Amino acid sequence: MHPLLAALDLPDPAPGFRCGDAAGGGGELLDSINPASGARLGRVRQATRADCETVVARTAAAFAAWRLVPAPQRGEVVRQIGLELRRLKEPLARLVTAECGKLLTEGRGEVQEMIDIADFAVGLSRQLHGLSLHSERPNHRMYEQWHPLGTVAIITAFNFPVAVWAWNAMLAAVCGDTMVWKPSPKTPLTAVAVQQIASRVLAQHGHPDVMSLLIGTVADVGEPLLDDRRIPLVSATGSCAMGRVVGERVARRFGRTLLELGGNNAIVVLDDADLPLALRAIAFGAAGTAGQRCTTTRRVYLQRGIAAKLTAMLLKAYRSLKIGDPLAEGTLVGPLIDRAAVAGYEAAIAQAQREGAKLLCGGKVLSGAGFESGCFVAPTLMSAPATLPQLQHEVFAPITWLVEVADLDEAIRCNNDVPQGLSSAIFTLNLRHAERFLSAAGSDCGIANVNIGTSGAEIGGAFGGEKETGGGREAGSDAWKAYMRRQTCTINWGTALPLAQGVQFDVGE
Ligand code: UN1
Repeated sequence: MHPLLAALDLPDPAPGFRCGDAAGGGGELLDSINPASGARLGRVRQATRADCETVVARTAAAFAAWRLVPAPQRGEVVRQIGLELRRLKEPLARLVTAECGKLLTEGRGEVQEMIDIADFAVGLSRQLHGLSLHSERPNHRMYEQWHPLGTVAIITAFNFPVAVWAWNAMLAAVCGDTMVWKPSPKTPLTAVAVQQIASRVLAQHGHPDVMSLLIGTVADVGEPLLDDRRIPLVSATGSCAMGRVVGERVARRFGRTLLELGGNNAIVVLDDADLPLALRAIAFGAAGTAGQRCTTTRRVYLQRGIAAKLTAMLLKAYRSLKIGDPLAEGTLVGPLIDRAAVAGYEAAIAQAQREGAKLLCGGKVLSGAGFESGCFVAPTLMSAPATLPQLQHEVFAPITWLVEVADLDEAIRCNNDVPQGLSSAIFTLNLRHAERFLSAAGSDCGIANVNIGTSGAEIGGAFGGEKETGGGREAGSDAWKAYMRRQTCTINWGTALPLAQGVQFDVGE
């Protein structure tokens, strides 16, 4: 066992943890590669199509009992999972960092995000409330209640290999659903570790099959999950292209989807902004996590009066960004996930230059000592006209377009002029400007911030975006409703049977 997994001190396999994971799949071996070093961290045995069927059947069967466990008791199981995550936070954070390349502070943040959503779900387990409504008919009562939905498929991406699973899993669990998780094939060990932690707790409480893991290919695991009528909800995080396939395919069988897809997020900086604040937000939003968040700042709209000054400040800050080992103290930019991502970075810069963008800094793949994996790139700033076609695309790399605009109206138009609609932010000290950005005629995104950047949202708010971002909402607020089915109930406690809308239908007795 790899020392990073050994540090978690998990039984191998944990009780209740079977099949489709490192311990028992019948498919091909999958390597887990550390993007910072290029070294193999470990291998997992993937699930076959037959494994997928076994796991889905078992997870779907577990729903029959789990849906009847009182929600606060389900919350207690989630609370115990949260306690285990607290206990194992540090080794888990190190594994996250080793496998997906984010900084250790962000690896810790990722585990913290799981703990936070577990806490949130525990509270929610006593609040899955419906509405009481007034009936138009005498002696009638109407109300809405929320029931567990069934088995949920959770498809996650490499960049938040466990937090996004937790957003879904902790809510789905208190809502009374069972779930099958298909993680990114780029981060299988983290998924195995987290599944083992959850499985152990679930087994101790007599519900081992509430959460299952399936690591496997699109053909053996992904597509069967999309087509499976035992799965009423598919929650998927990833690219817009992936989400389009998921959305269309699940809709064909009238299944529901919860989509959290690409972002192409902008920060607007007006002439009246606090520039040092804006600088820090742009640097973290654009270069942080090596540009691999769905909330990464990709476009910056600078009002003319401050454009030259803020550009100079950004260039200076970018020179001081330490790129390197994400485990090392002081590093601010780690590697991209793999060489394919590096090729995407190079292609996007070349294409933008052909279209008329100007390289201001970065634009290089790093080589030499410490960069042998070939996955390190320099965070890049490019100046571009608002009409540059490349601005329409999300490239999962630290490339940021700086665009000059005349005023707030133009900035809002530009902010909204992309297919995606996840996150957005404005830097201004003018209340009127801020409120216009947040108004119905302002930003069209699911997230709109003032004087903070586009990334790093808290779990308490609903998270997601509009347009090609997919429209789904996860995590806080009332996102839990996606994991339940609504039932409208009307109760007649009188002796007559009045019909709604005054309709008469009298039959002889
Ligand atoms: C993602 O990149 O898929 O707001 C999620 C943020 C994080 C979540 C990002 N809390 O940046």
